[in-house]
Order: sequence, then structure tokens, then C-alpha cells
Amino acid sequence: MTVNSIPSGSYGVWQQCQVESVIDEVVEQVTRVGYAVVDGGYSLSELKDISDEFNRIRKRYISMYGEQLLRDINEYHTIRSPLTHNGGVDVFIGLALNENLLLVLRRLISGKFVLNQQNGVINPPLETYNQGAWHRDLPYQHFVSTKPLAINALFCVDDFTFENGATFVLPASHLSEPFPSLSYIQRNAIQVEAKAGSFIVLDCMLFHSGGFNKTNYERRAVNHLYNIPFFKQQISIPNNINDNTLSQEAKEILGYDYMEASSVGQYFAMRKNKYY
Ligand SMILES: O=C(O)CCC(=O)C(=O)O
Repeated sequence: MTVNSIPSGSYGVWQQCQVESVIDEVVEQVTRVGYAVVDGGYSLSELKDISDEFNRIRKRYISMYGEQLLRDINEYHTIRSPLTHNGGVDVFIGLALNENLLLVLRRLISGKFVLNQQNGVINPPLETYNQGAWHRDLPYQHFVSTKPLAINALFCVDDFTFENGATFVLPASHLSEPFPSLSYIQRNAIQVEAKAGSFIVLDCMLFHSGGFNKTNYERRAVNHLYNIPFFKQQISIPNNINDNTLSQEAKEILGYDYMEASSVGQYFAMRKNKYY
């Protein structure tokens, strides 16, 4: 059955990528254009728990650090490291270890990867915010790599719509070093709509920006950045959660195997753990 008018035939082609699953489709799309949407597989009641927990944690965060300070340092619309706020047993750890997402990450990042940071992101109504400007998520970097060094996964706590400032992306900009001209941006930027419960997956070098939220409601998200284990975590996760219930694989993703050694002696102790 023809579903649209896009031609399916071709000529002069003797190599073509094959896709057999949704994961293959996501991997192909992130590789080529730098972004794709992945369903997190959550039920409505799980989404409600995540939404409630987001609001609860945020309220506590603001009362702990103070609204004025957060506003002064342009951090009011961010919740840093929510997965560490309950000592490690909660929905935010679950989000960071989401199985559908891990299937994609294992395909996109060659070898081991570590969660560098998790941030709650609030796009406020009728107001600009700190993520509403073009950036890469390895900011200040102007190079390209043949394989992703890091992948972003922006979890949509609310539906992302054109009206509430769904994320803008510049397709394929992870493949060119410089930031393009404003005229190119105007002609090529696209806005990614996604349902609550989805992850917007980006190559970390893809230029992206939150959109302006024209509604009267906040649009909430939780961003994750996973990278090859050579970058330091923004805020140490192992030092701030209780690991009693974590599997070995979970610990590895959360950075336990890649902590900075504070001395040669400690480095040797870490190697001994590996060998004995
Ligand atoms: O809020 C958004 O749509 C984008 C978030 C973002 O750019 C980020 O967290 O790096």
C-alpha cells in the first residue's frame, strides 16, 4: 500500500542500509540526521508518578537552594542531578536506565558509556529560559567525530508541541564543525513534536534549542547525557546515591567503574578490584 507520494524505487544504487526493527530505524536516523524519538514504554500511571515526583523534587530543590540564588545564577529552570535527590531509589534512576533507551545507546556509542549528567528542564510559559538558545551538549566544541562521543536523551514529562516550545534541531549539524549562519538556521531548523513518555535522542554535537513556550503551562523534561567514559561527570553520581539495590550494569552506567582516582595508591587499589 502506498502511504505517501515519496518514491520507493531507485536506480544506480548497489548499497542500501537495511532496517529490521524500530531500534534500527532510530539508529539510522540519529546517525544520519542527528535526532530521533524513542518511546520510553511507560503506562499512564507510571507517567503520572514521574510527573508528580518531578514536581515534588523541584519544590524541595527550590526550598533547599533558594529561588533567588537559582535565579541569580540562571539555574531556576533546571533541576541538577534529580536522580541523586532521594539517595538513589526512585523514578529518576529508572529513567536513566530505561531499557528502550539503553538498547539505542548500546548501538550508538561504541563500547562502554556512562551517564554524565541528568537535569530536570522546565520551559516556562511566555518567558525565555537557559536552554532556549542554540547549543551543542558538548558546548564550546567545534569538531565532528566519526562515531558519537555522547548521546542526549531528553525525556518528555509533558507532551512537546509546537505551541509549548518543543525542541528545535538543526538536522545533520553534528556532521559539520561550525555553527551555521542565521539564514541557514531560519531555512533548515525543525521542531520535534513528541508525546509525554518519549525520549528525544540527539547526537550530542547536534545543534538544538528549546522553543518559546506560547502556552500558559510549563513544559517539563528530564535531559540525560551519556558519554564514552573519558569525560568527568558534571556532578558525581556514585558519591551521591546509595548503591545497595543497583545491579553491576547499572553501577557501570552510573559511573562507578570510572571514578577519578585521587592518588596512585587508589588507582592501584581500583586495578586490584578488577584483577582479583
Ligand atoms: O528544553 C528543551 O527543549 C531543550 C533542552 C536542552 O537543550 C538541554 O537540556 O540541553
